[in-house]
Amino acid sequence: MARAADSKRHLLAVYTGGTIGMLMEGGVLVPGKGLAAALRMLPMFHDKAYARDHSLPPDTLALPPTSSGQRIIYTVLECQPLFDSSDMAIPEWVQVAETIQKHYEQYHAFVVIHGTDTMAFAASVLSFMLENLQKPVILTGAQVPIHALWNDGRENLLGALLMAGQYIIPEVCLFFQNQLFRGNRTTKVDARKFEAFCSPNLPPLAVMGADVTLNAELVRRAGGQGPLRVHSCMEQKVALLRLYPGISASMVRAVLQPPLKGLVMETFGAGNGPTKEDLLQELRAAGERGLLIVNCTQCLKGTVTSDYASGLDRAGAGIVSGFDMTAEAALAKLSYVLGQPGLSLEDRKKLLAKDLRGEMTLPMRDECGSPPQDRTLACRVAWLLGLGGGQEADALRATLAPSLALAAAHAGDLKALQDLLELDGDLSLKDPKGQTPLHMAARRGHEAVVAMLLQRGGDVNPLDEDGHSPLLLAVRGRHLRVIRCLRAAGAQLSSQDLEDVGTELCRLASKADCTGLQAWWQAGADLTQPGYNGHTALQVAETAGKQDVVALLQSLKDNREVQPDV
Ligand code: ASN
Repeated sequence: MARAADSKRHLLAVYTGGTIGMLMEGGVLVPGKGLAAALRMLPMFHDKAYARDHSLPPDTLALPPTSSGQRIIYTVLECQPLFDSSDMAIPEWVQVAETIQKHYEQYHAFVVIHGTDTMAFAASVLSFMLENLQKPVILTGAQVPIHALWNDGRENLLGALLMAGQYIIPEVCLFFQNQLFRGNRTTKVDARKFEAFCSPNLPPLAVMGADVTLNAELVRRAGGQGPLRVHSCMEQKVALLRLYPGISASMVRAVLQPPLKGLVMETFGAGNGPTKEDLLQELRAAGERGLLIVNCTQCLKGTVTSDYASGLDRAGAGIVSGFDMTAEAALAKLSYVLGQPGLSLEDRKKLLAKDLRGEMTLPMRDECGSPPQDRTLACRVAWLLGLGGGQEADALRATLAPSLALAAAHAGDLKALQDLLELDGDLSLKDPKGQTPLHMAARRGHEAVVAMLLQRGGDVNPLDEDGHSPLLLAVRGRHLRVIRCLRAAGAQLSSQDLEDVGTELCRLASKADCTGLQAWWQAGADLTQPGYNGHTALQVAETAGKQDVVALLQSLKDNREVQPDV
């Protein structure tokens, strides 16, 4: 994120309505005209002498000079009609986007003054509509009208104007209570407090206090080189469905009916839902009809994973994971993807699965398959880091070597890791979650890397921030050979690792997961530990008639190792 160098910055403030300019009529708040006239009376929003000396037109205001002497001049464009944002939807946001496009060359940046109720939806939709955005577009509003003695509107609007005026942030953002968020990461979380918005899965791009703290590394770089493109063909036949315990198949069927084209399902926890066959059948039928379904979690924070059997991505209905997207962003993305002409269903799913506007955090790359050139790249970087001398080269090496070594361990790139460890032989290096190269390699089942790391010495049982050891990660990944290596080097499961092992063993037995059971056994777990209801894995397997599991458990009980087949 760069600071704008120009001494004068021209902004367009598109006033769409919202509480910020509302007036009391008959005891209720209604959208109010004449926001520019009200701002003109407030010295913090308008430098009358400057406007007079420079003959600014009546709809154009000038902020007093900023601390760096910059002058922010802004024109207020009042929409007709003005809206309570509860009445706004895609057609109104298309108009906002087209207004920005119409005036794009004339202004350095844009502020959209909007009601708060649907502001997170608006910011999400605008982020997808505006492609190749090179200039800031910042939405703001208020919980209390600017006309009230005690209000948040003045601070919010001034902050938005200052951020849009002083910085080059080529994104659709939302500014509220001193925080600048990526718009499509926000959600409204409070109906009354001034801190009405949060960005649960992405820190703010900037925070305004006595100084402005920028998270510059989070700001997206300006989109493609082409001119601004407005995607006004947004599909409106999309819906949101929040699952709740006991939701019936008929209820789901009612929602999935044509003409619906896309659905955001707000699921439980990490993307889970009921596994009732009749309900899943409805989802599958809708998927076969070509309905696009995105899976988002109801939880404010965190992401959809494929950890659970109840994960809806496993329903066989072609449901696409929304990872950590807000429901607002997912709905907007669906509208955008469905609005693109000439794409097949598969193309649309691929587009949905991509991070298009910084709206979601994709899982680490290796889970989607490592690109083959990775190996040479890591080796080359290791070689480059080894070149040259001097303080700068040392500093660069110290900064980059640990992260690259962790990445190489994760990717199973033995050669690159060896080269990197030559440069910086520190085996205790950790990532922000406390994971060492041994964790990385054990989790991914890279036996050769694990063996090399163990040979070099160092802690065989390091714990990451969640208290997980490499051995536990290898067990979870069912990497039998890695487990054997770690055990031979003295690694042990901790009492915390073994806390619920009985229940986990029963679960594996019920699923006939022989490798999983063997992994625990090889790691030293007692396979006779009962689960939460007092049953052992053997009893579970016998009751379920899983003969192969019974045979395995009996042979392991007799301490006969079964040769790993992985
Ligand atoms: N109902 C208002 C709106 O969204 C709420 C607000 O702006 N605080 O327009």
